[in-house]
Amino acid sequence: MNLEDLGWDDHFRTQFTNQEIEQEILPARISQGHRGGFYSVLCDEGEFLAEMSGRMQHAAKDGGGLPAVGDWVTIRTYKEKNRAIIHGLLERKNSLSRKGVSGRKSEIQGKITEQILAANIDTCFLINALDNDFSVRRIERYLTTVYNSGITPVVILNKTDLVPDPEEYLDQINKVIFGVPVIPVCGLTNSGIIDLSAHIKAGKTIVFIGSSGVGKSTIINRLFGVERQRVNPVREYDQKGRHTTTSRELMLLPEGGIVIDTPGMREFQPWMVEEEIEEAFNDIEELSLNCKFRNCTHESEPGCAVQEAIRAGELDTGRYNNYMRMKREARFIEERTNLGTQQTERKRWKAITKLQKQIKKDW
Ligand SMILES: Nc1nc2c(ncn2[C@@H]2O[C@H](COP(=O)(O)OP(=O)(O)OP(=O)(O)O)[C@@H](O)[C@H]2O)c(=O)[nH]1
Ligand SMILES: [Mg+2]
Ligand SMILES: [Zn+2]
Repeated sequence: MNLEDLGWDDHFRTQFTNQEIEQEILPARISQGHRGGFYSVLCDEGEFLAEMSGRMQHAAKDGGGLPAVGDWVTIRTYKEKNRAIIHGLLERKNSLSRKGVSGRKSEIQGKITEQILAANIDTCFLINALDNDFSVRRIERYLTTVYNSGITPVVILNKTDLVPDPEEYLDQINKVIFGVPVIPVCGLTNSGIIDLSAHIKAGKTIVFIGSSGVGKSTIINRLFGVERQRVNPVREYDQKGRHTTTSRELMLLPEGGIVIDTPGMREFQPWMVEEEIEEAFNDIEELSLNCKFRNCTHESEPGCAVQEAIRAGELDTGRYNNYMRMKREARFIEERTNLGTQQTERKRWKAITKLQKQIKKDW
């Protein structure tokens, strides 16, 4: 396995020191997280089952954060056992996060956690199925989050065999999003898979996101040409998936390119700060400059330019509702965490950098 094929580049190379090379520390990429603090990692010596060093575990408890699938770490290998110890976490290029899965329970206790779905991503395939799953509004919400994470989105419309006219869906999407590639495919017949492959490149990482049952693992199997991932039929009565894929996994395609399969989510709740949403919906923000009141909430105030634009047919109601919903969610998250995404990220890196310096000193 070659490191460049795994996504290793200058961003990570510059963080890796000569001292580490002398100490026989190797860079490796997290391919899967397992129960009990174990990780599968890939490096130029192959695949290892790894655990964090005691120091790293300690730092993680202090807010340093855990490695996520897609992260680059530094390891020392114990080849005879195919085991490795993770000594450091390299700074991420980006990450795709959502509100913690334990959301409901922790919301009651007033605590929300950021869950990192995957790290160091180049492209996100947003997989949608042309059955009950299809929702332009959901695609729009996902896109906003993906863009704000600094990741290139590609919208995939799967199961084109289930509808008489897939073009109709393309039109619906093209009305609300601009400049994002939308690719219709069929996981059963392989139709469109070549167009999708055009977005896969050696050394670049693609994460597959979408509801359970939309066909993420099916498409990955097509790319491998073998049944690499388990798939299951959707429930007949409501076309909902059965949560077949249960953990995120990073895989190297035989023809080059890195894919991450993820378990289907009910809804991907974005982890964003309000300003990021304002940027994504800058048309609405611009309108609001003409509102009579500076602190207008654009709901029922007199002289609201946003409401005026809706009445005049200049602003789509769906887009407005989406904006309001995302802002509500962001405000909710911010109130509960008292920190924006950037601050959280900065705090985490501070803790990690501090720890890594300490480790190097101790050597
Ligand atoms: N009709 C039709 N069915 C498809 C297509 N692609 C996938 N399927 C079926 O959809 C079902 C679900 O596919 P999976 O690949 O398991 O879906 P998934 O997105 O990985 O689901 P989770 O792992 O639960 O998140 C399987 O029965 C597939 O055979 C398609 O293009 N057309
Ligand atoms: Mg799956
Ligand atoms: Zn207003």
